[in-house]
Amino acid sequence: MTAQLIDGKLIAQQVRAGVAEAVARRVLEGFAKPTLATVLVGDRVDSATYVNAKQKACAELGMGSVSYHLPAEISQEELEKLIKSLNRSKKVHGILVQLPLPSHLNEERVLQLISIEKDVDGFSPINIGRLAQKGREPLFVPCTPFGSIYLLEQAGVKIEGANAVVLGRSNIVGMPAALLLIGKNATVTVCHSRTKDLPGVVRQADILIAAIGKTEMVRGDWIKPGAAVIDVGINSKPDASKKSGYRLVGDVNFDEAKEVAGFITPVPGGVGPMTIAMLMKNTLRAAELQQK
Ligand code: NAP
Ligand code: L37
Repeated sequence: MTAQLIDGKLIAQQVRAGVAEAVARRVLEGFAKPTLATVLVGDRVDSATYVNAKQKACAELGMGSVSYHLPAEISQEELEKLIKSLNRSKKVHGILVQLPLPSHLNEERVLQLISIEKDVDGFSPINIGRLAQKGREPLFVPCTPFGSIYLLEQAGVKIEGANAVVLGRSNIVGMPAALLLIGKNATVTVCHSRTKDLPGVVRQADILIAAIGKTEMVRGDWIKPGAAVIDVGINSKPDASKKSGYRLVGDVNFDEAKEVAGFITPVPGGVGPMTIAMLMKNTLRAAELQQK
């Protein structure tokens, strides 16, 4: 292995410790616990796992949480009613609607409804608009891209002037990651399912952020020697040696890429824990903003 491993679990733990300390200070000062409301619709096992992890993190950091688990068949109107009541609630500082929603629901209308001061996922159109504009700051940076950039910075990777390639253009990861990198003065190429010669484009990358959801698609010989590789993908791969019958792998073939890259994040233990840590940071920020 030549690459330096970026330990997302450890860095997430450090971020969480900082948040826990700030939360304890606030509580001593007499403020209410920063409180996150999570909204989960339907029975996707992965979504339920992530929402549970987010709830657990709140408890561990001394923050409050309230959880809403709604049936998959819920109507748009009912869901909107819940969001509106959470917007009004003085006890809730952050609102997180776990995506994807069942297909009969209008995701855009739901996200647009979340009060901007409580939008800890940073997915509201106003927030993304600010992220995209020069000289403006979003209220909240979307958690997964925020965590990805934080890992690069902690590892000491220079973003300014770097050629960055982002694989994927989703609202949750690829697009906001690209906007953040542009804001930090990288030269950014965004790839998607219609990109021609993906390996050739990736070979130009000093920084690679992979978020396509394709098991180990990025091969070692696509990586520029010394590049920093942030693997956002979470895919399950059959593995007979595991009790569950599978294991989690990223969008990058780790064993190959680690021999070429300068820095690399593992899956699990890379970006995943950072997503949760940054959500905790955003929830604390929401409570601070609402106090003013
Ligand atoms: P998504 O909404 O499915 O978007 C996938 C993106 O990848 C799309 O832009 C798609 O292109 C592009 N793509 C798909 N196949 C491709 C191919 N063969 N070549 C080039 N581009 C391709 O996914 P997402 O929500 O962004 O998530 C991506 C991955 O990150 C998933 O594995 C997900 O589980 C993981 N994830 C991890 C975290 C974390 O905290 N670690 C958080 C969120 C997501 P088109 O736009 O052309 O369709
Ligand atoms: N903020 N995040 C936000 N909003 C959403 O709507 N879908 C979604 C979202 N995605 C999300 O929460 N993803 C996510 C993915 C992985 C982890 C956490 C969140 C995570 O903790 N991954 C661990 C492994 C977990 C496991 O073993 O299942 C990891 O180490 O990667």
